[in-house]
Amino acid sequence: MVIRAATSSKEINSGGKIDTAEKLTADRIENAVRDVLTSTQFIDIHTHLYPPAFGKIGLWGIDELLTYHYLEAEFFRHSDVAPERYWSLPKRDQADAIWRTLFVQNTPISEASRGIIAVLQAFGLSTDSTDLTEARAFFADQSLDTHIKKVLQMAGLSTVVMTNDPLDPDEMQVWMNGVQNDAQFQPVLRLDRILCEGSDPWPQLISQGYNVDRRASPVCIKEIRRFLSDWQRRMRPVYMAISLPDTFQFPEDSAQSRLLREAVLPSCREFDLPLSLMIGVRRQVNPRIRLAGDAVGRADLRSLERLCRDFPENRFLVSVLSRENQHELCVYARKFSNLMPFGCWWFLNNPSIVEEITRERIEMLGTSFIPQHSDARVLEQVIYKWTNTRRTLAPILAQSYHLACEDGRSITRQEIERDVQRLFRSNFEKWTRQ
Ligand code: RAT
Ligand code: ZN
Repeated sequence: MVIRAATSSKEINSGGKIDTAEKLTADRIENAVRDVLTSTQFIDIHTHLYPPAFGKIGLWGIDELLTYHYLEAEFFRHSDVAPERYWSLPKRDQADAIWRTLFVQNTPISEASRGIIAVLQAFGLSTDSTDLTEARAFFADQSLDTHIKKVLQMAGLSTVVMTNDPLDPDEMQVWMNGVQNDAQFQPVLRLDRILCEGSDPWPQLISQGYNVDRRASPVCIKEIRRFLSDWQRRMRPVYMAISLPDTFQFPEDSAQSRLLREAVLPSCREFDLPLSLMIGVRRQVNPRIRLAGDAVGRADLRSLERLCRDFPENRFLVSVLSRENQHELCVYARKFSNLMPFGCWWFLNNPSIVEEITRERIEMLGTSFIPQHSDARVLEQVIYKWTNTRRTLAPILAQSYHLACEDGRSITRQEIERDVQRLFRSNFEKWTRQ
């Protein structure tokens, strides 16, 4: 559970209210930052979470938490069980194997394994049990609607942004059946299947009634725009999104590149939506371990430079996976005001790396970026991921204010509140025109 930092009694005026306009002395800055971070409701701008109406697509509970692909990768390092054998087991047995290996036979000190401990602790469950009986009984007892509300409240989130794939047969059905809008979950139109080389979206598109072909002919481009328009109307997404490999080049002589330039970018302009690019994943470096088998590569960000420069009417939300690309991303954000860096995802979401990237971003961009998203795939992960973000960010933000103070500019709680609002809410709201 998010722990509220105690507000210093000095900040409380005679009327019992916090004096937010008072200049803070150096010794009170860090407490004030912690307090503001804790009491501000964040928007989680990229997750793989869904409301109950999406059925089995939305993952939650202890077995899903333990079979998160970040933990599966660690399991295969510590266990002799061959991947093929592991995949043949029912989910419950997989979760048992991971619990035994990573939590009983080993000490959970990696970021992902500490996350499980933090979730168990947040629900008052035992963190050193030899089996999962108690945890399973607890989750089996929850009713999903109430549980979701409670989890988001524990994570200090007002809203989470989903990842919605219109070409996923199960998810498509949910939308076609006219799913009710849930204010806590904002949709995103994810386009990987259309824009990633090697994927074969064509039969799916044809079955949905679009006259497309593999060459991205002029007719096909028109049809993809019609597809995007139909799905924009159906989903009302807050942005469109693609994850891209480290080898991503733009422009390029390929059907995907033409579709990006002639269909996706114009549709984003037409609907006034940003395009999110998550760049740098090397898919299936080790296919034996499935989702855990993706890796990272340094990307050529000149392609991003061309996109930002040649399409000034488009807004780009960008996250890069390679640590080596982070500084360049900040430099490009200083050149192009249609570029909004966001998040420290996947292999970057470790305190040491988040700290380094966030310092760099504050030093180069002030508050004009979005520090983090959770990328949660299983509901309860938002509890530990956002606790960790607040914990890592508090000293970094406080240090920035200390430096400003040393340079001669005092700071008030009001200003800290304004900055935290920008970083974790309004930069995103502004970018998505909310
Ligand atoms: O962080 C992850 O879980 C990755 O597998 C991906 O989901 C990545 O975040 C993506 O959205 O492609
Ligand atoms: Zn993701």
